[in-house]
Amino acid sequence: MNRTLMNIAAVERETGLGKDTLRVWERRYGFPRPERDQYGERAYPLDQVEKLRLVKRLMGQGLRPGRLLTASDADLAQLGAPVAVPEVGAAEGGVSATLVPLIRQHDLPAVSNALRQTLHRQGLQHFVLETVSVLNRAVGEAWMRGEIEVFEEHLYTEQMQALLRQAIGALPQGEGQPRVLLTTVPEEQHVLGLLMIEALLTLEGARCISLGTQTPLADIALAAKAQRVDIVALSFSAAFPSRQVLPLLKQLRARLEGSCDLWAGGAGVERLRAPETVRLMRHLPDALEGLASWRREHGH
Ligand code: B12
Repeated sequence: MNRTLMNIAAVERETGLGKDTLRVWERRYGFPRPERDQYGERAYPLDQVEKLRLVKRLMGQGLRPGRLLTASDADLAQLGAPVAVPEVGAAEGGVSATLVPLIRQHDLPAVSNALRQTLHRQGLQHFVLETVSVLNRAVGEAWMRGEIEVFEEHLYTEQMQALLRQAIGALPQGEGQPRVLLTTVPEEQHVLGLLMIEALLTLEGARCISLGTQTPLADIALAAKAQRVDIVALSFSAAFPSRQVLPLLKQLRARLEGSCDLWAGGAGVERLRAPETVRLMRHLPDALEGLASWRREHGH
């Protein structure tokens, strides 16, 4: 029986796993087990390609390839089974119940209108504190369930980013103290945490300077000096390798002036213990507390 086989280039395209990765796994874990075609080239049966796609998706959820590739098919199917995640906000019938379907329909004007209407109905602070987090989770879990693709996550982020930027831009510029530099370290692409913090702090009259995402440590220190900032605030998502966070913060701390505070927040700092010289903040309101204590300490 002539079985459909895929060559390694096609498998790379299909799964998003690099050729080198496929060869290393074959050697290290004994999977995949490609056959050879008449030229001696690797040829992958479709059932193995399906398994590789599943492994790739589960790696995206933070599972390690070693564990996945040595798991039995039954265990892997169990891991890959759609997670019964309750529809976030569905009970409330809130915007999140409608958002994901709109994103999947790629109805961007409707997505933008739904977000804009909710923002104006709730006001910026409430929208950021109560709604954006819920929407982020709804989009993240729809991705995890395989209901939306990575590009659709980008679509959502671009809509939310444009909306928050516009709302922040419309805010009255406050007294300008403290001056807060916002960014992420290289390899951390998630920008929404920064925008949520910028909105909250600007509403309270702080002067925020955002460098966007992925700024090398040396440049963060240079920018902090050039902009005479009082605080550097970083965001780490759950996707960022947590074992890298504290060493990076330590390096940055050493490069910053003693008078400049260093804050780090996001799900990526959740399980970390704060070194004395860095303030770790898991939740958005922590930034407002941080602001109040900074002002107390600096007589503002
Ligand atoms: C949009 C999005 C993306 C977009 C980002 C686009 C952009 N330019 O921002 C794209 C598509 C690029 C993306 C990529 C990836 N993503 Co993503 N992403 C998301 C999503 C849906 C939304 C928002 C987000 O940015 N959250 C991150 C921040 C805002 O949320 P948070 O860390 O919980 O922080 C909260 C508070 O701590 C506070 N906060 C945040 N920062 C700070 C800082 C301070 C100082 C303070 C006080 C507070 C604070 O604000 C938030 C309020 O809720 C989340 C889902 C979710 N639940 O958040 C997934 C999510 C974070 N991504 C995830 C993953 C796995 C990835 C990828 C590895 C997927 C892949 N294999 O490609 C890559 C990694 C890219 C990288 N190197 O950074 C996972 C992480 C899970 C895990 N344990 O690893 C999540 C949780 C989705 C999921 N449910 O699985 N992603």
